[in-house]
Amino acid sequence: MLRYLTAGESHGRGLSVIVEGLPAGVPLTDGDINTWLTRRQGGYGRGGRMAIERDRAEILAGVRGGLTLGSPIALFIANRDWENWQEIMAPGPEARADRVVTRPRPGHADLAGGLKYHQADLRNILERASARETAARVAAGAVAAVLLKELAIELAFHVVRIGPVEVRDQVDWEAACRAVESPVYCADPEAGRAMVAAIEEARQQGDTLGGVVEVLARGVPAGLGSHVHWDRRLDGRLAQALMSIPAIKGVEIGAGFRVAALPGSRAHDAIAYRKGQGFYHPTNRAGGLEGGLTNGETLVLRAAMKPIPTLMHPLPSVDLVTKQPATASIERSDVCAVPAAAVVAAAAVAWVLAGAILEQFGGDYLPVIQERLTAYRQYLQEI
Ligand code: EPS
Repeated sequence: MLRYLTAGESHGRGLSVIVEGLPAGVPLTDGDINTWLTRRQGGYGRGGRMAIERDRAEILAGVRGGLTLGSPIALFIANRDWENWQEIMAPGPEARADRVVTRPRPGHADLAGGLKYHQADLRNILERASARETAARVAAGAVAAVLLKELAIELAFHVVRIGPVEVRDQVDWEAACRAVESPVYCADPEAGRAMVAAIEEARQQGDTLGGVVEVLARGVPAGLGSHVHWDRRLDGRLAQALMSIPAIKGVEIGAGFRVAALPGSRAHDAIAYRKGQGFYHPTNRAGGLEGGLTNGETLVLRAAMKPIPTLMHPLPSVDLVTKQPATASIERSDVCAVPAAAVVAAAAVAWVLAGAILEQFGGDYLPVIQERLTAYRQYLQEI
């Protein structure tokens, strides 16, 4: 079983990740992970924190001589901002009660978290609720993506909407791969420029913007996941992983919500067969998933992100101590983190796919898994 745990507060010493269940023999360097971390930090619309951080994963365990050992992989991403917070965030009783937060931000975990955990200082909630934690998730996803690449499964991600600006046409694989060159990871240069302008306008107004990201995965063989039980359905597992990303309020697979408006005759993908290739679908409204299983087509997954709830012109709230109306607290934040969310979403998809692959073709040594998957792919082609 592939699993990971993360620990770390936004302004604590750093983020820790333990990945367990990866086979031995996977070529892994910190560079593989750092490419992903740098992309997560990028994207137009990020705030002051990203100018401080240079996210780098240190491999503490589980890798020797550039190859995984099959033992747990321990990673650490230092918070450079810790230097400015160590007196406040110290684990010992000497921690200074400074920068106390008592005015919960609507849309954040502040209020519900404070009530649940009996915290009068909402910093004790926001430190872990912060999307800073996604750096750790991306590190775990990057490890999964390395395994997938060894199994000829590739990922691409791009931004399809920021605020009012939308990319209407379905973006093809090559364009999605090039999207990282755009300041907002958008595959359409014109829409990308309009997105930058929309973020700038929001910044000037002290506002924030959400959007929609898309992740594509190709090379995924038909038959990953299963129709036999609810918790084995891969569409459900992917949706959970995407929905658990902070600020995500909706997940779509393929034509998603749009398919609800179509008659059945135009909603599904016909089945075709070509000798030497096997079964395939000339269209892909299903987004590569039918009945909880992959169907051999490219996976197409979307996630909708709400605008970041920390507003420079804050919304009405109530002070936790006085119970009097007050405006929500202001924390330094981003104007738009949708491009970063695209990277996090790709990492989440990589993680779920790697887990499903290992369940089905698993072994303790990469070449054994490669052999099993090659044999299965051959069966799909020759049937
Ligand atoms: C983030 C770091 C945080 C925020 C952001 C994500 O840094 P700071 O709070 O020090 O500015 O910029 O957090 C949120 C969006 C949030 O909702 O808390 C990061 O590394 O991605």
